[in-house]
Amino acid sequence: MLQTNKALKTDALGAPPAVKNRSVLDWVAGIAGLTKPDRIVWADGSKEEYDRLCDEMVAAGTLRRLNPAKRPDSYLAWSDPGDVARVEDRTFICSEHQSDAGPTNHWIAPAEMRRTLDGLFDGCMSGRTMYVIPFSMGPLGSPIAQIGIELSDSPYVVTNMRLMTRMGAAVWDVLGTDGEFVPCVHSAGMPRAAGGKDVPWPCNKTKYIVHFPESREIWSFGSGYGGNALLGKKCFALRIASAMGRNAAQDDGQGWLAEHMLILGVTSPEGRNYHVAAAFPSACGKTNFAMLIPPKGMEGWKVTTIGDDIAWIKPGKDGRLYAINPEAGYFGVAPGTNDKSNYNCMASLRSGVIFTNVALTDDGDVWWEGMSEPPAHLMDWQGRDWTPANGKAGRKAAHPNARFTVAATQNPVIDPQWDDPEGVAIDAFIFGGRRSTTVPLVTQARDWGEGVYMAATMGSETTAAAAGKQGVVRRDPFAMLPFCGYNMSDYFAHWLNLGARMQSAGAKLPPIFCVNWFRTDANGKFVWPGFGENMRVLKWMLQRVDGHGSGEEHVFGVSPGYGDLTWDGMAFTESQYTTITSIDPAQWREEFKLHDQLFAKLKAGLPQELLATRRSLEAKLDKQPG
Ligand code: SAT
Ligand code: MN
Repeated sequence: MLQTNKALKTDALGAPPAVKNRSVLDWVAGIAGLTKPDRIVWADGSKEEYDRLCDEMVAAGTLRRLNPAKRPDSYLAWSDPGDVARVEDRTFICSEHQSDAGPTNHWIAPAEMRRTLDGLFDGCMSGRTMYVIPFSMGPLGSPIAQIGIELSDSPYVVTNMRLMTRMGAAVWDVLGTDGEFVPCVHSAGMPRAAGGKDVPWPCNKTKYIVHFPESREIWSFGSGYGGNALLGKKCFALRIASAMGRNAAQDDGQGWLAEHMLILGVTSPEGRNYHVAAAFPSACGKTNFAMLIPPKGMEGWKVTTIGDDIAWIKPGKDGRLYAINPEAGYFGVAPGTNDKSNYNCMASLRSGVIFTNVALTDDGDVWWEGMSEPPAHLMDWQGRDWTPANGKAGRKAAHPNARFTVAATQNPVIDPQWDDPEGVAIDAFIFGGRRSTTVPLVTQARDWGEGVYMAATMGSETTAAAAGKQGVVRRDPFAMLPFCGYNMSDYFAHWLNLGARMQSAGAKLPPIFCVNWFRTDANGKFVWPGFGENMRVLKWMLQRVDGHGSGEEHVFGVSPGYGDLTWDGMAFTESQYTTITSIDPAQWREEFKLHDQLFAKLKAGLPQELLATRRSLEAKLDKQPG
């Protein structure tokens, strides 16, 4: 047993010879000294290692092997019922100055947080194995990629990280003797007494998800679930990376962007290839859009996936913006997914999947609400018997945030360039929220500044609104509210500065579009069918990219008239179209008041340019009748 409070001697770590980086060895020794694991295992990322860990977790009751005839090479995990989602209120950005975290983040002074973490992590891995998990966010060696190393006492994390990132021994070669990495420390926070019985899902009631943006460290305690534990995802690829991209601007005047965006490829019937990056808050169909199947009447168009959740975007030498998907897998919400809503997603899940908190069928397969007609009997996500009668009484078989983890390579419409170290050149940005009123189907901003304004003021209605009441609009700038690792006003300024700088160097920036698939009619029903039909809107945007799509200018930008969209294969009347595209000046006056509330909250450091855009849009509105 390793029993010392001091850093271990690095030659006692059992590091493979490929690990030649002194700071890695010193850091691993220091964390092992603090957390006192029984043993250290250096993950190599091989399939043998993955299979062995899965076998161990099956034996421990953490995983259940699914019926290989139905769902080959797949497993089901049921978490502790108290550990089922990201914990935003336990997520902290610990910059030296509170103003650098800004009013939208929880902040605790770094010194104070370090004292808390020292106490929590002292001995927290005793009785367990500490895994050293090297990973690359982005293709190994890509100029846009970054390396992280996660130390975790959870084998579930090791196996999920293998599906979600480029994880394993090859990272040591890229890191070399003095490469930089983001250190990520994770513990479920449940030391195991010697010889004592373990629980299937270790976790702790006390949870901390902590980021130090200045020293680029991540510390996570108490949860084994999703973004709390797979630290490459929201913690690194968004919170730490957004701060890295902004800080890089201090060095090169420009910096880069880490965004909560899917990236898709579109090929036209003529064979022209486009790339689009799109940001939506949760519950707006992001995965569906990333795997869209063009509808009847638009045969010949093809959509391919580069990423479903996160984009890292850097200006290239040619004045274009290049994007990579830093991830290598999908950690998606299962409920609601079916062959009709997302055929390609279902096809991605046929084998090689780790499911978490879905239901188990009697023949050893998985089920969730919205997949199909419910079977006559299931085990629900808490391991209890479940029948459709329980469902009718409101008890869900799968947890609403139940997930699948699967390698991106399983996606039948993966883009051939998804792994290209250079990334893909972005032709357009899309921002969308869920709004039953006010915001039209699609609008193109007249310029970068107006686009940034649209994205900054983006909002989404909460879906759990009380019956009969319209959802409350939560502002979610750039869909980054829980993911921006620094002050949101500084983030807006970074977007504006990056655009201005590229433009003054002669670049033509991608146009910015704002979409809303969710307008409702007088009876509260969605008017736009969404899903594959969104291809019609996408086609119009790409025509605009090429400079030949016609549209109508209005107060907020340019939108297609009814005749500007392709309606082949779809029955949609002009009056239906008007329902989802009309602009009601009275509603917009109310909307501006909500923008003002956001700006008041973000007052410190808010770019004046946004306020000027706000005034100019309102002046245009005032000239409108009504
Ligand atoms: O749990 S994650 O943060 O990985 C996913 C999500 O909340 O969108
Ligand atoms: Mn997301």
